[in-house]
Amino acid sequence: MTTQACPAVTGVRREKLREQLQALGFDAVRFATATRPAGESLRQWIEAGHHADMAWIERTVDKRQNPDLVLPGARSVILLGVNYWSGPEIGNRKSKSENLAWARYVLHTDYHDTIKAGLAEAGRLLEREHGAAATDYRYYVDTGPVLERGWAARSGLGFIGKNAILISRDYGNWLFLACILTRLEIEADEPLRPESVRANGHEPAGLLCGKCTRCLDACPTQAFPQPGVVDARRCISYQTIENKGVIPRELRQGIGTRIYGCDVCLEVCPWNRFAQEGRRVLLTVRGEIADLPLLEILELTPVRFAAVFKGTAVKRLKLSGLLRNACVVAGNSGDRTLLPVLVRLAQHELPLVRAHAVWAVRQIAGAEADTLLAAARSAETDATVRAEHPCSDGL
Ligand code: B12
Ligand code: SF4
Ligand code: SF4
Repeated sequence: MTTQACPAVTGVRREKLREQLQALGFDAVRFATATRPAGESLRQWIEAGHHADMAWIERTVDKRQNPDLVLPGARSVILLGVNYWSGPEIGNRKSKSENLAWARYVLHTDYHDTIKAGLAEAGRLLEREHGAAATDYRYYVDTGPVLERGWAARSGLGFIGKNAILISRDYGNWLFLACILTRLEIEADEPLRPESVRANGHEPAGLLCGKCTRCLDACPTQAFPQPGVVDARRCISYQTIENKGVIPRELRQGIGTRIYGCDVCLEVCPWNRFAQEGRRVLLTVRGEIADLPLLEILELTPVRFAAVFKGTAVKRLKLSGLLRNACVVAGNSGDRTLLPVLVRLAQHELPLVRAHAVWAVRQIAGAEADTLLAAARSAETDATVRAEHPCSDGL
């Protein structure tokens, strides 16, 4: 560990580091001391079952609560925010044939890849100019065992809203978060309300929300058991991205037009009046995805899926997951012109797709669905799909 000999990064040196990181494309740069925070909120969240099937969070609780288990000897956390606001039209714009909503964040080349390139550059900077050895830091964006929002709040990068999002006073709700754990000692920035941290161990969610409850009221599937806490089992983002199986029937109507992720609790937030168009140094916008008509998505072949979503996070969902989501959106659209393709998908090779296609046909066609689905039903052997059919035992 070469850092033993390194002086603490303070004063002018710290501000130079901040500027250098900003120049690499990170819009917000803050520093925190890597002491294990008080509180067991993550464990309580898991005990309540709010993590749904995300067993990978459960397996890494200890690490997530203690940076020293991730990087032994870690002294500081560098918090980095990347502004992904691209103006009101992206992600909100109507696709060519009907209304489809994509979470804004996914309308980019996969941010994990592009931000990681910036993090690698930041690491080289720490080595070249601040005396860190290659083993003195570890960086993550999203997928590491680090509570990124909590650390960002601790560093004063923003506050955690009642919508559980880290909200910035400069960029609103539209920041990707990344972090670097390091053995370098860097003078910490203050949280927004240091006295509140001292009193509670960490800042309570909704610190700068006042009486506002817009996000809690707007959630289409009532996914907030309390302010600042998301029950992933009810969250559209979880159901359309992380869940690899059947979407619970009682949530499907609430999904509405949202084909991938959900921005409702972010979009309604008044703090977005401070949102500003991103610099896009570490991001590449792929807004054309939002132009794909629903019919075209329902007709995607594996080859076309791979070509259209190359380099984006949608690829991880796989064609089967996207077809599942598209069937739910189609069912909610009431659009009868989609019936022929949905009836075809009711005989798709994968039960996951068949189940949601059957649901969609029933949503749109009502009593007529019985006739439209007769062939699919008589050929059906999968119990889950059978339960979706009219007159089945599962109804
Ligand atoms: C699992 C996960 C999800 C799950 C669960 C969401 C949730 N609210 O926990 C699902 C799939 C539902 C999801 C959805 C979304 N996600 Co998500 N998700 C994550 C992930 C991987 C882990 C979050 C986690 O640990 N949750 C468990 C809860 C209990 O922890 P928490 O939310 O951080 O809150 C606790 C701590 O912060 C702690 N705490 C408070 N103060 C302090 C202080 C300190 C020092 C510490 C250590 C802790 C601490 O108390 C809080 C309450 O218990 C993070 C990336 C990461 N590694 O952190 C991205 C992340 C939170 N997601 C992100 C995004 C963008 C989204 C979506 C907007 C995507 C979309 N458009 O569909 C939605 C928003 C849903 C919402 N309102 O939260 C961004 C959020 C950016 C931001 N500005 O806040 C992150 C940070 C990814 C990233 N790198 O940018 N997500
Ligand atoms: S992302 Fe959507 S479903 Fe999830 S908590 Fe926010 S508004 Fe509710
Ligand atoms: S919508 Fe209102 S309550 Fe929700 S996070 Fe924003 S300010 Fe807070």
